[in-house]
Amino acid sequence: MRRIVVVSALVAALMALGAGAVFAQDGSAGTTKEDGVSVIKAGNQRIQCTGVPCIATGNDDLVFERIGNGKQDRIILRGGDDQVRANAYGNDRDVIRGTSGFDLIYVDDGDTRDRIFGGKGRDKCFVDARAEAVAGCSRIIVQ
Ligand SMILES: [Ca+2]
Ligand SMILES: [Ca+2]
Ligand SMILES: [Ca+2]
Repeated sequence: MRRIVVVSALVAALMALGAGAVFAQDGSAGTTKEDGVSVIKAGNQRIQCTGVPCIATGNDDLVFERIGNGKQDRIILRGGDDQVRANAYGNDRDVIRGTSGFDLIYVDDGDTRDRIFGGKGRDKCFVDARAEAVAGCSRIIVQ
């Protein structure tokens, strides 16, 4: 009789663990679903870069360079009208590659080491020096 009680307690514990696992799965599935929704949602998808390269989506992205000074970012755009903010942190060499679309690219972070390759499309580039706008900028604004 006592053994049965122990076994049922074990079963209850296992079920509790199982329920926890299911709950965790639900959590990750929810995240994926949210991601799917935000990918479908057009316009102003916010991307905080955490790695190199940092690749945007084909939507209208708002892309931020990695957090911290001295981090060389490589940001690759994939179409859409994007905005790249690589001007929050300096002492770095951020390389931005655009494609089609009307992009706003900011590398006016106080250093003159960044490089913009705007690609096709009409890009507006905010730089510390004209040398930072290597190609593809239809308008260059030296800050
Ligand atoms: Ca950077
Ligand atoms: Ca920067
Ligand atoms: Ca710069």
